[in-house]
Amino acid sequence: MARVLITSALPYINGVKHLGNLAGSMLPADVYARFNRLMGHETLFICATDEHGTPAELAAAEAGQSVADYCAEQHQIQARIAEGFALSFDWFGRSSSLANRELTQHFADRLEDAGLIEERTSRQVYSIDDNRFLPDRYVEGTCPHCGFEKARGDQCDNCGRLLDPVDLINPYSAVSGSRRVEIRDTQHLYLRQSEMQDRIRAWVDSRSADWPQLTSSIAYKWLDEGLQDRSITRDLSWGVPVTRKGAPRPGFETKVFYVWFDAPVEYIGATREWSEATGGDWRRWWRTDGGADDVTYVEFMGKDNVAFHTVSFPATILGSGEPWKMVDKLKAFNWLTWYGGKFSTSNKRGVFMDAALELLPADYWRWYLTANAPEGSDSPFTWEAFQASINSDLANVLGNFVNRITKYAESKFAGKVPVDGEAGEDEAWMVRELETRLPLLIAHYEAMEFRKAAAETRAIWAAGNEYLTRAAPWVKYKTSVEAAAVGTRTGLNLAALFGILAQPIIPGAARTILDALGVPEANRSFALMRPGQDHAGLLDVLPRGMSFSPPPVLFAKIEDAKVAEWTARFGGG
Ligand code: B3M
Ligand code: ZN
Repeated sequence: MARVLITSALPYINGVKHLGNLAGSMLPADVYARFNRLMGHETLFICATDEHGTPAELAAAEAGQSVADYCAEQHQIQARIAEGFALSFDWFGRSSSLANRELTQHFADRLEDAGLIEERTSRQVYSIDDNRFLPDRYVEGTCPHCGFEKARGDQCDNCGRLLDPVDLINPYSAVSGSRRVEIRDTQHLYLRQSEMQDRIRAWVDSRSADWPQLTSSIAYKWLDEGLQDRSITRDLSWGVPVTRKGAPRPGFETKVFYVWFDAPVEYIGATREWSEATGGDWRRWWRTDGGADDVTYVEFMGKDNVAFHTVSFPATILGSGEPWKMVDKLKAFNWLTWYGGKFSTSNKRGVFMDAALELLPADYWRWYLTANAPEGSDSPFTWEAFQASINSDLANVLGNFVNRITKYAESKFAGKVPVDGEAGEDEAWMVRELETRLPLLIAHYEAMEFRKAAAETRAIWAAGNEYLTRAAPWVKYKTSVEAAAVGTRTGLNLAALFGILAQPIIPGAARTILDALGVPEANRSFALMRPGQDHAGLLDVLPRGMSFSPPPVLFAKIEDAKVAEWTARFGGG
């Protein structure tokens, strides 16, 4: 039995996330976690809200709340929505936790002991009217690269470049709008990444063979450009206080660690929160001197987060000189777009996670976003493609199959798994289909190729439909009840198998099918799908003669009128 640690990029706290955030980290991480559990691997799936930094403070100010209250409330909201989407986190933590504070301060101490942190004087934008420094998003102005007039201090939303706030042209305060700003000197801690260049490159070289192209190309781009030392503190009050060996650090009383310094540490922090709450042992997952040697650690994230996970966080870990578990596989995603453009709250473009659940149950979204995962390139969400995929894949190919065969068995075989007759030609054809397709499906999941995994799942459902067309129990019934019994029994077993295979992507419908067919929990694993297993046995798993009741209709078709209504409400077209 393997041990797999899975983390999803931590959703930022400043409001409900849109479908793109779901599709590019939390959902595929969940599908992969569910798959690993079904394979019988010991799996720990960790996520948390990322709660520090200027966007949290700005959002709290806009909501008229203290940052602490705002974060506590938004964490609850995101946790509830995550549950609604059936995201099976073993722990959904908070980067503002005590565990993360202690770990972050610990890493900073270790890095400083190793000579990798240095106090430097830096130039910062200071607002005279606000009476404070303006880090990152607290200052806006014109992008020096593309001329966009509302560039944020840390990044330009128009050209995507990372910025230093002091480089903005015509800067103004995002707090008050005041243009009375000036550049002043202040002290900050710098992590000497330039010193660590060779160690990080050596580590990337040792891992990148296991990374998809998107991941390694980003890592090498940063390494090839040469790593810059980066400031890891900010002039803010909400965040991890800057300490030195447990005591406040002189001159840093009004500063905290930069959000990107503490956020990845929260993967470990959240695991510690999990151990404290459940009695688990976080060291078994994170310390190679504590049993984590045999753990495979897999990270999921959008492409904009890759540099932080292939360079910055590894710099923190490697620089500590301690035996921490480091990432083995890193699955990165392109963007899910809204009709080729950006999701935008202010322009009412795109669906956010809370609204999505009001329209339809989680499975509909989970299916579409997995089958159309932005893996190889950006991929658009459109209502038309969503409707087509749901109506065909879920309502027709899966839903109708299950509905038709269970209803037929109910009416012709008294709601029992037929007992008589033995497998023949048609069943042998179906077994051959499974023999080719099941190993492919497993391989796609293992390779974290989620589009292919969904496509193969669908192909197996489609083969089941083809089988029923060949076996045609409703035709055979007129001449041989026994022949019809074989087709019906096989069809019911296929429905159960389809339910098992559907579990990683559409866990809700999968459960409905498996419960209706009385498949015990113990028989729902992927153990039988492994290469070399007896695939013929899969078609005769349900106890013959067992009574069952057909499940309710699994998926409703999406009507054109709905598409028109949703397009008007959320944009599109
Ligand atoms: N919170 C993602 C974002 O908001 C960021 C991920 C942190 S992962 C440690 O873009
Ligand atoms: Zn720009």
